[in-house]
Amino acid sequence: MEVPIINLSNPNEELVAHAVVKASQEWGIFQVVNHGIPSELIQRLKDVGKEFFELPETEKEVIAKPEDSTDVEGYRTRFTKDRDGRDAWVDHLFHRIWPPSRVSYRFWPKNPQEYREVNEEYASHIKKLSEKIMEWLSEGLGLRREALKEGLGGEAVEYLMKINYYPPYHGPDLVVGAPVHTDIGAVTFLVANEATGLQAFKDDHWIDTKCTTSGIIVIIGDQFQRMSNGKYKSAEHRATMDKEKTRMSWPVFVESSLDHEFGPLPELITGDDNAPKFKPFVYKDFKFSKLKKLPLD
Ligand SMILES: O=C(O)CCC(=O)C(=O)O
Repeated sequence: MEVPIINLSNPNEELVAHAVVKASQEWGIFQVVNHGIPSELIQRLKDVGKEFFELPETEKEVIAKPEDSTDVEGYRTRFTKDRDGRDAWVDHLFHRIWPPSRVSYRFWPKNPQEYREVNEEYASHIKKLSEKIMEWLSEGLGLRREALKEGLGGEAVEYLMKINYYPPYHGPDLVVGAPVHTDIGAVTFLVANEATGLQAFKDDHWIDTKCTTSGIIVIIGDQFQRMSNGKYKSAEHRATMDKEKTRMSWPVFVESSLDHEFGPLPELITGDDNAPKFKPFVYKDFKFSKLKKLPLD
């Protein structure tokens, strides 16, 4: 069993759209290749992120998440325990990359200097790719191609960059740096360095995701599962730590703004067979309930 790989350069768009819809229904996670984002740009994104994480701690702390902040933006170094109580050490940085009105450059590294230019270029490419995928997913629900983007908030939809940095773990067993979870937002686009570690849970098995150097992993999140009334599946996944190599990953979370209300799209709730399977939520309340593990429906 392998996480599906979809070649977006196939000239038969109908086939590509069908593959994206099928993978989102059956897996909730897939890899796209030949997606139009230059591999050279993806490499530069990885290089500038790695350069930042290799700076001395004091330089990284300049953009630390403020102690009193209720938002996620900023650099954090975090010691955690996995589900079985084993140690895991994960450093990360969060900053929004879109829309411009929600970007706080104070949380973007100033060193290396090209960090900003590379991330801005990547943001415009990821937005384009994300909107294309949303169109196919909308049509896969039998709706207008704008339906999911509009239901998520239209031009106010936010793109949140995260960089994960998992140092090598030399212990005897598998250690989980990112414990099993589903993403809270709508959809995530992830690239990673050469160390493997991302695993998806399918049919009672953990499946390794082999992220190629220029491939992008697409992960359906809770918002799209709920907006599609369960037709698309938010994928359970986790990330393990490598024994020898430092692992890094760059997920971009696509989500609505905090005050936006979302739920099963009204166009899908027609007739007795299509009762809503999920409650509508204001996104900030949904995030809060999910993070606090409160009952949702
Ligand atoms: O590092 C990875 O591949 C997965 C990261 C992840 O799931 C997360 O940061 O939410």
